[in-house]
Amino acid sequence: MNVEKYQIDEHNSLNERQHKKRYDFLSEMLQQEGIDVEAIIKKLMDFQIAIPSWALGTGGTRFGRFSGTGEPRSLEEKIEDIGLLHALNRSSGAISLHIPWDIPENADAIKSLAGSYDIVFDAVNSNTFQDQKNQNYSYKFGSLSHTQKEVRQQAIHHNIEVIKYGEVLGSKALTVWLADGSCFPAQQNFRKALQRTLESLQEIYAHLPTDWKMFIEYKPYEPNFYSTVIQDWGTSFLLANKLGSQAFTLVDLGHHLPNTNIEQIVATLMMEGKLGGFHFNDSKYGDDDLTVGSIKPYQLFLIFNELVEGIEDKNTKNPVPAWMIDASHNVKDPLEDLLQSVEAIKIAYTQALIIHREMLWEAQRQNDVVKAQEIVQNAFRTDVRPLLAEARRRSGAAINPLGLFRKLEVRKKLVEERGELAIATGL
Ligand code: AFD
Ligand code: MN
Ligand code: MN
Repeated sequence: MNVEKYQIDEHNSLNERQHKKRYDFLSEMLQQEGIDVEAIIKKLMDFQIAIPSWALGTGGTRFGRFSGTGEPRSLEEKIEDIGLLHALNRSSGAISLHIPWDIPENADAIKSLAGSYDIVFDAVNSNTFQDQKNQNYSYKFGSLSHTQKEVRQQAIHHNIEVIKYGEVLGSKALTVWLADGSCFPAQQNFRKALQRTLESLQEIYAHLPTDWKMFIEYKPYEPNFYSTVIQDWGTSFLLANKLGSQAFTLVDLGHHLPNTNIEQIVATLMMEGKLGGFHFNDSKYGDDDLTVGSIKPYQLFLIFNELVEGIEDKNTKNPVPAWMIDASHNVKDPLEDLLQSVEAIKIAYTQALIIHREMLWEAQRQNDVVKAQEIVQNAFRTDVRPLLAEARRRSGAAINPLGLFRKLEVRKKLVEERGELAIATGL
């Protein structure tokens, strides 16, 4: 199904009056504080967050999967789902593919289908954390770090193949996340495993098209519980530095030990121009992959504070990072969940944009701790949602995407089309 323009127009005209009141109130207040509201609206209209192809079905615990209904059964239907999100919020104009879960059999057709929804292809993800049917060697004891050369070669070859799939679709980045590691002390020689990983990555890097980036994602534990070869940002950064200027670190919010200061990691990587991409999600304990902003919205905002600071500082050489969501779980409708995640990301971004930078720098220079905190928290406590709604209205999206999703009974229609038992490919 599609969300039609007339349905959005109808919804917007119903909500217009109330929206305008809220928007006028907020924009007047912000303008009085010297904030360029128009510039923020423009930034919001341009801001696009990639949706992972693996998040359109339910799933997310090791113990079981309670499938939703009317899930997309093919890559085509996944693109159709993202088309729905993008029509509703005009901020989800990209898809991040996981290979081999979502191999584009007919790349031209897939590309033009995505194009018809105004969707582009973001980073492609390789998968050497699971064995596939007809695979010669097992990844049970690792992939790019494996002790056996044949296994490493197979994993390297897979990554090169993923680049090829991405090239046809117009992707410009490869994300590598390795489950490689060990479950017991002495199982693995740390130094040698890291060395082998570097050498494998170098082979993949040699096949990277010149206008591509390689993102190296780190994670401290799970599925291995004693050690992970690329355990933290430092290891990822080390590898990215050794590989070269096209390699970057990817930060997944759930891939840190409890209480890690992620915003400081972001700042450090940006100082070095090595922050390549982001996987947004939220968590209470580990890699919980919950809806963005559902548990720690203040942390998300502080991260965006560093991101905006880094992007706006002309001395920082960091390219604008690739924004991607990496979340999925069992208890919500995946499309509603993604609408919530996109909204949370944009709220945090906007709150960071309304921070009075000059004033903050001045307070920091003066070591006025209280004032610095006031400035930042004042932004965090501002309800910026009318700015998001205005950006959506101007881009032809819905003032209230989730409200319209429910009113149009989108999931019910998808079930009618695809059936109750339609289950998405992926995890
Ligand atoms: C992992 C990583 C990662 C990977 C995904 C697969 O976060 O980005 O591609 O899960 O579902 O935990
Ligand atoms: Mn991730
Ligand atoms: Mn993860």
